[in-house]
Amino acid sequence: MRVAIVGASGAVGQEFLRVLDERNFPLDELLLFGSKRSAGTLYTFRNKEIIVKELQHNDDFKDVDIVFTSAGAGTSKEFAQTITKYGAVMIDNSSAFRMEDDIPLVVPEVNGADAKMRPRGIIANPNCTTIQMVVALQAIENISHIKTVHVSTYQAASGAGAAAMAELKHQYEQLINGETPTIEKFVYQLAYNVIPQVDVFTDNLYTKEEMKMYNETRKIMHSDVKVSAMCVRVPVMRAHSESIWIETERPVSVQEAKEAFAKADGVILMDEPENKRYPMPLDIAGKDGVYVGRVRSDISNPKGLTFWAVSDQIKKGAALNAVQIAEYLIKENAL
Ligand code: 11C
Repeated sequence: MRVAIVGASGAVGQEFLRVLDERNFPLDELLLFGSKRSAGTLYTFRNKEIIVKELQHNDDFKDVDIVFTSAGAGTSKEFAQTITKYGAVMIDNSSAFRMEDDIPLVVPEVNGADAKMRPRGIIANPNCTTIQMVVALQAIENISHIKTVHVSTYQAASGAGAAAMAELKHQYEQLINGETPTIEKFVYQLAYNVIPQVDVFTDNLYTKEEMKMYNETRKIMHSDVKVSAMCVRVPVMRAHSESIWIETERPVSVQEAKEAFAKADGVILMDEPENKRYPMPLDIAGKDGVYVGRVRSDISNPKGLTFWAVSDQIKKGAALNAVQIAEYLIKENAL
């Protein structure tokens, strides 16, 4: 098995190296690709040094089986043909192809089988905020159809990349030193602040990030669910949190919901209000699962439930989900 990572130097690219190793992913050779700028960088994987090659339009992907791409939508669009033309499966972390009809959009806990039908050899990895939400929603969908979702997100700096994480840290240092904070990766100063804008605005006054949560959720869950999202950037380093309110077809009790979460694939129930136990991004960073807590009946809606979900944005929200798609294909003999 030959595996490649495109965008190896980015926050998600680096996480791919860790996740592939941590999960003992069955590969014989790992190839790393990046921009002209990162070409030549050396990374160690399983005690072996691998040099990053510049991504180019050539035959570098000829004998490669799986290519994880995380170098932005523009690069994915430009290089999709080069990557897939000899049969490699491209698992793409960008937003480039997610809503195209002939490209499956996959979260293995929800719709793994969709990954088998990929006429263009491309499988899209959803947006991180959507991934963690659908893993939790599927637990409830299994017992009663979800009609509407209202969600407010608390998104970490990591969603904007490694440079954004460095910028947040630097802003705090600058402020402590009485300096004016540098603002390049965020719309405003994020340190000591929250910003109710992730990605750009669309015509209906929702942001693109918020519309991804509407459209991607429906595609992944094969559902007519309506999702109204408010996406907010918070000064947290690397795990996204979400407050979620759902309305189900029939009322679902707290007990039933907790049982459903406890046994759902990919969900870890952490809900002990009596012990002040619930998931928080500081504790969940670096972990694999989607952690759910604060489960309760919605006092404003007899068919409503509300809960809190936290997951590591770089892991389950990006690299881990993509690796799990590859693992699913290997298990199903469907590469
Ligand atoms: C963020 N969710 O937190 C975004 C990052 O469509 O893959 C991922 C954007 C995407 O900023």
